[in-house]
Amino acid sequence: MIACAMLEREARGVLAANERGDYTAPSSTHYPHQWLWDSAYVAIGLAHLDPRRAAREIDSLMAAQWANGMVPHMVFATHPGRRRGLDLGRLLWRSRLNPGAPRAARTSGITQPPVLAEAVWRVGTALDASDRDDFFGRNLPRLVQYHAWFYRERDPSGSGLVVSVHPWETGMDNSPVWTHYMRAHVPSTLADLSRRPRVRAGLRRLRGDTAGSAESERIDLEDGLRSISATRGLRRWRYGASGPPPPDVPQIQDVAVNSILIRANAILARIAAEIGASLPEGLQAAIHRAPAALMTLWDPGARLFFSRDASSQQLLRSATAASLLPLYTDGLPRDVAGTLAAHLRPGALFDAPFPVPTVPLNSSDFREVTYWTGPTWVNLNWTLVVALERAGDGEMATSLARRTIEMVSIGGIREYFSPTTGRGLGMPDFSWTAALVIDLIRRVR
Ligand code: 2M8
Repeated sequence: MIACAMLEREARGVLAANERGDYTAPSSTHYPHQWLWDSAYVAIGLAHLDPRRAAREIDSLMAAQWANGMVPHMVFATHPGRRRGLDLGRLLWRSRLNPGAPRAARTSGITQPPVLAEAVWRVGTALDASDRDDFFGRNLPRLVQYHAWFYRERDPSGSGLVVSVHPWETGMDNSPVWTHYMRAHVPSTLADLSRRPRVRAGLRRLRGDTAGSAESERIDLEDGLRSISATRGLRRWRYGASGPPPPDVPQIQDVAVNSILIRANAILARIAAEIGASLPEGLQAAIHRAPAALMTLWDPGARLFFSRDASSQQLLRSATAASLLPLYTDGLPRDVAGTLAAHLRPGALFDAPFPVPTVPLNSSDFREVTYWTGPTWVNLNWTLVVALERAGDGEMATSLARRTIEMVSIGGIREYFSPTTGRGLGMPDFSWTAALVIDLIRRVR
C-alpha cells in the first residue's frame, strides 16, 4: 500500500512535469509533440486526478481532426524546445498536401490505434453532470466522423477490416510483423545507403532517440530509415487525396488496430445512447460486420490471431502481443477468448518474469531490450487487464495489474521494460506509464 502511494506520487509528478498547456508530452526528453494514443492513455489516468485537464487533453487533439474525419497520429508542438538530434516532424509530413489537413495545426498524415472512444467515455463519466453532457455532446460527432473515415477510406470494399498504411499507425513501430513486411516490400535508398560505414556513422550522429537511451533499445537504424522512406509513398498519395493508394503503400489489416477499433465501436454506441443520439446507418452496418471479419484473422493451428497483408491475403504469422488483443473486443467466441487468455497463464507462450512481452521469449524475433520487439509496455498490459476483467477473469486481471505495478516500481516510470528483469528502458518519465499505473493502482486497491 505504502509502495503504491509512493509510486502514485511519483506518477503524478511525471504528469505535472510533462504538461504542455492543453496536452501532455509523452516524455520531456524526447517526445515534445502530441501523439494520439499517448493522449488517450494520459486522459484515462488524468480522469482520476483532474477530469477537466483530461477533457482538455482530448479536446486539443480533436481540434486537429482532418476535414475527412481522420484524427492524426501527431500534432506538432509550436514551440518544441530543444531536443538532441534531427526532429523531422513537419518537414517529413507536409500533410497540407491533403486539402483536408487542418490550417490551425501542423499534423502528421496518418492515424494511430483509435483508443479515443475509450478515453472519451472514461473522462466523460468522471466529469460533473453539466460538463459531461457538453463533453459527450461535442465529442460524439467527432468520434462518429473518425470511425466513419476508417471504414470509408481504409475499408473501401466493405470487408469489415480496416487497413493500416504505415507501421507508425499501429503505434508498435518495429513489431516483427511490420519489420518483416517492410524489409520485403518497401524499398529505401536511405536504408541501403546506411549500410556504408561512413554514412551509417553520420546518420547515427543525427539520431535523437539515442540521446536518452541506448541504441540497442531503439529501432534498428535501417528499419527506422525504411519507415521514413515509407512516408514518401504516402506523400505521393497525398494521404488519400489522390485516389487508390500507389503500390508501394503498405495495406495491412493489423490485428491490434482492428481489435481496438471494434472495442471503440462498442463504446461509441454507448456514448451515443448516453446522450440519446443514434449512429448513422452506414456506420452501424460497418460496426456490425467487424467482429465476424476479425475472426478471419484467427489461425486455429497456431491458436493466435495474426495481421493480414490485404494485397496478397496472406496472414503475417509472427506471434506478438497484438495477437492477443482481440480479447479486448466484444463478441469473441468463448472458446477463442479462453484460448487467448490461456496464453498468459504461468508457463504459457506470453508468460515472462515481467509480462506481457511484446514478442514471446521463445521466438527467434525476441529482443529483450529493443522497443516493440520484446519489451513489456504498460499500455498493452493495461489493455489486457481491461480485457481479462471484461471476459470475467477477474483473478488473472488483478494478477496482471499487480505484476505491472511491481514492474514499474522496480524499473521506474519508463517508456518500456525488460520482460525478464523488469529493468526500465527507453525514455525516462514516460507519460502513459505514469497515467496508466495510476489507473491500475486504483483497480487493485
Ligand atoms: C513511438 O512512435 C514515434 C512515431 O510515431 C517515434 O518512434 O518517434 C511509438 O512508441 C508510439 O507508439 C508512440 O505513440 C510514440 C510517442 O510515445 O512513440
